[in-house]
Amino acid sequence: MTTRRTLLHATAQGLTLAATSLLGRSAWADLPRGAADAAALDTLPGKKALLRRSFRPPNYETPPEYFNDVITPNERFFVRWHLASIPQIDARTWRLAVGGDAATQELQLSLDQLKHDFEPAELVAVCQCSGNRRGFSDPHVPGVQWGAGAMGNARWKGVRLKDILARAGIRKDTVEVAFNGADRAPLDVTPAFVKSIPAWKAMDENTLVAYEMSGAPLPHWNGFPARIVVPGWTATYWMKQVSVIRALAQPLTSYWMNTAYRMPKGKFPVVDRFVSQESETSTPITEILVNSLITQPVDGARLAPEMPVVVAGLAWDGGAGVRRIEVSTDGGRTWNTGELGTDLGRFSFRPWTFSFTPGAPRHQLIMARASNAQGTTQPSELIFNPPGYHNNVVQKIAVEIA
Ligand SMILES: Nc1nc2c(c(=O)[nH]1)N[C@H]1C(S)=C(S)[C@@H](COP(=O)(O)O)O[C@H]1N2
Ligand SMILES: [Mo]
Repeated sequence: MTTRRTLLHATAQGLTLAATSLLGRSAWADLPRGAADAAALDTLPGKKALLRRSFRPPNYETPPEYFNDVITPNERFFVRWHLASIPQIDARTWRLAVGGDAATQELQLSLDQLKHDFEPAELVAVCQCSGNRRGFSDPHVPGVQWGAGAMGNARWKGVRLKDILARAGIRKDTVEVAFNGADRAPLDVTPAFVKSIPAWKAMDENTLVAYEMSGAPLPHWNGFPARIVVPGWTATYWMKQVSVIRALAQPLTSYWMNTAYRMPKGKFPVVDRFVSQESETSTPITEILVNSLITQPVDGARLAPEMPVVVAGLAWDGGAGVRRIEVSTDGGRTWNTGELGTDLGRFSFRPWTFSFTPGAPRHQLIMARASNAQGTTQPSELIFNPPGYHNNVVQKIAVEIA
């Protein structure tokens, strides 16, 4: 005999199966996507609505429609903090302390000095959380269940970190440059968020202390009055509300370097190395992997048969430069080269388009894959790792031709 309970169960399963086959089976329509999709729109003071992943500390992601712009609007730029005590900074009294055991001078810089005593520098760069798309990981992994919006692209203006370090008399034996911000853990159980980068990356002319974001002061939640910008590298190094910069003759010891934000060596096709923090088996995360996002059409869209469609999206990488975008409209059997749009610099999102005309009514999968100047291409299978970093697996958009 069939009980009411098993009937309900069977019906629910039947519905799930029906819904799945209706849209075709997108890789992102699997169970873990439920976690990534379960977010409410919410507005932090001074921002417009974002997808809330957690409230304390604040972790909010950019809703997908804002990636139709190559520059992500400041008020929609994602927000990620590890610690829950985030002070309001008074720009008049804020000071940036620069020193360290590998510097010959101690500096206390005001915001005015940063703006007027140094040559300004400007560039467009993607700020992407190491855990962007973690919520799509299959199998599921713990951590903030980000969808595809823990990233943004902005025009950063500030001072080259190397110019500030030169004024502090940085010595040749500097191994790393470390940063601290003004945020604190409410209880002392969470280690202070302190990060470092190798001396060579700190001295790179593209690494900035930025006080402007796309023509405006940094929003409070994105690090007002100044943050570190490490173009090409994942955002964990982009210290917000930066208050201390130290040149170190020894590798930094910090939970956030020695334990978190690490991955097995050789697992990912990264080129940049962070030798002073490498162990025999693991390395800190470094540059962003080549990746792309389809912004048009959206998953589940209905397209008219025999009517031309423009597939559009973004591609980016760790600064080698995007060289190619390929699009498949048949679930990955055949690939065609799309067209790359405006180049705002090698650290920026690169827009792309691809035009095609759908045939007869059916369900169809649209996929995109980017390649960069190093010859690296997005993988067709997720490179699984327990912290859920570097998710750049080829995305699948299910559309219905009807
Ligand atoms: N002071 C401070 N800076 C920080 C963090 C933080 O927790 N505290 N998180 C880092 C991480 S992991 C990310 S992904 C980016 C997020 O930058 P956003 O909030 O401007 O998007 O900030 C980085 N800088
Ligand atoms: Mo992050």
